[in-house]
Amino acid sequence: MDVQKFKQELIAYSKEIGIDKIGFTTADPFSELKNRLIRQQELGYHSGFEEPDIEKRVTPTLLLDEPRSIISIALAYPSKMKDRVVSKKGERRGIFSRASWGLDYHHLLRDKLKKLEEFIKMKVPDARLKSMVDTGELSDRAVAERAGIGWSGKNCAIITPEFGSYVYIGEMITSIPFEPDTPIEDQCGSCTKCLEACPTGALVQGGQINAQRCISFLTQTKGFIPDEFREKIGNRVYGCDSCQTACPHNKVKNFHFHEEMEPDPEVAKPLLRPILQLSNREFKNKFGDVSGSWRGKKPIQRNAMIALAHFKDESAVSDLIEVLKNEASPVARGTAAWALGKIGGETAFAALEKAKAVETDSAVQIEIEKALSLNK
Ligand code: B12
Ligand code: SF4
Ligand code: SF4
Repeated sequence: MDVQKFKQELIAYSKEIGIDKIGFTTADPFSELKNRLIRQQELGYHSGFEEPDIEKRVTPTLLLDEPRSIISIALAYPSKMKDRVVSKKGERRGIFSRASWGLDYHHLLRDKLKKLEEFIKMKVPDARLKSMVDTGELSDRAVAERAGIGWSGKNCAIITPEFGSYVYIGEMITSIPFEPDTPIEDQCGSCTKCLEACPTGALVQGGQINAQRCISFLTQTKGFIPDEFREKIGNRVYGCDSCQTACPHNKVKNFHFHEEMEPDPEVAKPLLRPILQLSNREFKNKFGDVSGSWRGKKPIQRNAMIALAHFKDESAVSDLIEVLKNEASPVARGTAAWALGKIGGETAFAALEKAKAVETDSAVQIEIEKALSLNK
């Protein structure tokens, strides 16, 4: 088989099926990444969402028999909504980050990779292939960087010259010895805009994140949000885009290539108060198709309460009192207490006093005390 010719056919096919960028690299181990991953763990800077087995993450031979190459794909997503929300005065909204707009990207990329696999199998029936997106063992960014998709920015993102960093990435390990592409040169230069824009100092230095401080991570956790971050979260109910919106390489980048990625503004920028009252079924119906719902309803409800506190939305006091009185989850009750303290007012503090008398969970009691101490 003429592998070079086949590579060109595959590239042409990838364009036909709506893959915006494709690159090829070897299946060599990711040795530099290995040291980096070990260091991140030693420092406690990892998120815990990554594949825990570092050897698997950096050794393609542990994932496929005799791998010879890795194909990296990228799909560009929109940075601006086509449709705007029709807001009434006083109705406060939260925001899902762009990577959670439209249909969950895992489905879209897996579908493209499946089509690529079928195309390869048609020409090379005995090819061995393994595809992954986000939840797989490999570092999608390290593969994309080595395959020439984009450079690794100081904000940690893979930045493509064509689409900026607003791209989802995935990859396929193959048994076919495709010619590798050349990595793209770093174009960050002396810029440090993303480091300055990060609200929590999570970017400890260019290209290094402390995930435990990253708002994107915090919005995806299930416990209490540590105090120091609550006000910095603002109205983000899922994810954070600040280090990408600050990037000059994203300035005029806004691509609408994929119909499925178009956000429903009522989902991507949802009204906050109704989120507190959603049943599991209602949550699934409204948010179930977006990637930001992967941790379920509770983190989104907790973040919505933090956002209501951020806006000091007095109209939310009755909803928050409901949560404080009736929610089974201590995280929900405690966050509601904190939000009531932040918003303040007679009704809020009276409800907090009442809750103080009956609350039995020690973590919630602490939150109630904290909230009451704001009554000055
Ligand atoms: C865990 C995880 C997170 C964690 C940790 C993020 C992080 N930066 O590590 C949290 C929850 C915080 C997170 C947040 C986000 N994530 Co995330 N996340 C992942 C996941 C599952 C693993 C990432 C990982 O292993 N990190 C560990 C670090 C150490 O390695 P790495 O970033 O993968 O690889 C780079 C570094 O190792 C670096 N490096 C290696 N050696 C050295 C040495 C030096 C000196 C330096 C400077 C750098 C360096 O180069 C590699 C290539 O860039 C990947 C999917 C996957 N399977 O890879 C998605 C992924 C990285 N996330 C993605 C996205 C979109 C996001 C968010 C933008 C979502 C949002 N809007 O809220 C934010 C961005 C935050 C940020 N600034 O990074 C995309 C990135 C797409 C892109 N264009 O880069 C991915 C690839 C998912 C996907 N398939 O599309 N994420
Ligand atoms: S996603 Fe937000 S919190 Fe995380 S590193 Fe970027 S700007 Fe900082
Ligand atoms: S903001 Fe500047 S330093 Fe940060 S990723 Fe973009 S170009 Fe690089």
